[in-house]
Amino acid sequence: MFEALKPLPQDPILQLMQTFREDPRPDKVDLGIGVYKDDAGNTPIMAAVHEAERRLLDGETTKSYVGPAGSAGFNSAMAELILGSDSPLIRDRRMSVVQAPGGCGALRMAAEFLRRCKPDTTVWVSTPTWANHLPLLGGAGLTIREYPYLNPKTLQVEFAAMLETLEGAEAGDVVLLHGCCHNPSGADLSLAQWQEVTTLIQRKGLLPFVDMAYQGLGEGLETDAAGLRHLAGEVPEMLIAASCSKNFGLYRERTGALALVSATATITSAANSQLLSIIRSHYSMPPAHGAAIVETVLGDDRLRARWQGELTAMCERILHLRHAFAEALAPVGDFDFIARQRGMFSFLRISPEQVGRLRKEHGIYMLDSSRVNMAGLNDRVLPGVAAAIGDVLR
Ligand code: PLP
Ligand code: TYF
Repeated sequence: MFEALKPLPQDPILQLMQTFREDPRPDKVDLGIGVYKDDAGNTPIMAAVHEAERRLLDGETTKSYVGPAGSAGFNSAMAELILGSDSPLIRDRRMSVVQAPGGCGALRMAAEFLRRCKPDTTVWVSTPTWANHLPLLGGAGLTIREYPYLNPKTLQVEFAAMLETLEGAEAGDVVLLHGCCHNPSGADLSLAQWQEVTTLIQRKGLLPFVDMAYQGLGEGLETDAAGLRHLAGEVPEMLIAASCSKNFGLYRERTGALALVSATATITSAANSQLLSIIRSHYSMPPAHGAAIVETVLGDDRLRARWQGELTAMCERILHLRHAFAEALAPVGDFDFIARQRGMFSFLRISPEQVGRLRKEHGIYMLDSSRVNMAGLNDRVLPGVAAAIGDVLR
């Protein structure tokens, strides 16, 4: 039966990570896959995470099953992280949270849930969006349609076009929004624009679905969630897929959460029971370790403060690199947008051929789309990277 199967190409982002690892040049620069890197180019374990792991190792008494929802302590800590601890949605039990195997697991379980609600659900995604949104949501059988988001010339959000297209969506359609740090563009909605989208979503009876994979890495934990929180305060129903991969540096531990908001505690409880049955039919229960770390960090004042300090330093480092990179590229062209955008990613607006030359001639790796991971830069390599971009642009 298997002999008829054709080999498929890898995920291009993971493929690029592999190619980079195999490149023997000592001065190579990885601006490809979206993992945070420190000044030395490493992706270290955060100190607060390390300490939480040490405590878990000493204090853990069992590895027995937890259940499809994962840890209740993790789930309530995540609810507060996303919505703020004073959220009426939490108080009124209109929001439920389940632990998920990474943001990807949350996205997929949300898609399966949407299909259970309505088998012919349409999800509107931004052009462009994270490439994995297509298999994660489309693979569950949802119809994917696109709304204009990034103007490819100005690299700014084409907000009027976005609204105009969403005017054409039908009641019950789902709108996927990036909570902050839009991947791949770095172009986020302003709070005023979140408010306008919220109004449209309410008026048309659309269902908002927010992918929150970078909370704390744009401008800060609270600011990054401001748009999402406004939306959550206005609409009757909503889904949120959150990832702890970046802001806790837990990538391979596969730690995330799926939050569900409905109009009443009774509806939320019934909807959550459906979600749990979907989880049971996919992987039964999520992995425990990453969530136990997050629960430990967020549940201890001292560890939490330490984690927040580390996260702030990561966020500030990215902001610094954005400004330094835009400045270094100023003689080469108009790259001001890099300083205005947020999160790890921006496009350089150069051709795939120029991207190929950077890789081949200069050992500088970025996605073919010219998406760069800012965190892969540092003050030592930055002038050389800017010069190489100048070289391929000449
Ligand atoms: N959503 C976006 C936009 C992402 O960039 C990522 C990536 O890392 C995720 C979701 C999910 O990540 P993970 O499954 O590693 O938590
Ligand atoms: O966009 C990125 O680079 C990150 C990391 O299959 C990532 O979101 C990339 C590919 C993938 C999973 C995570």
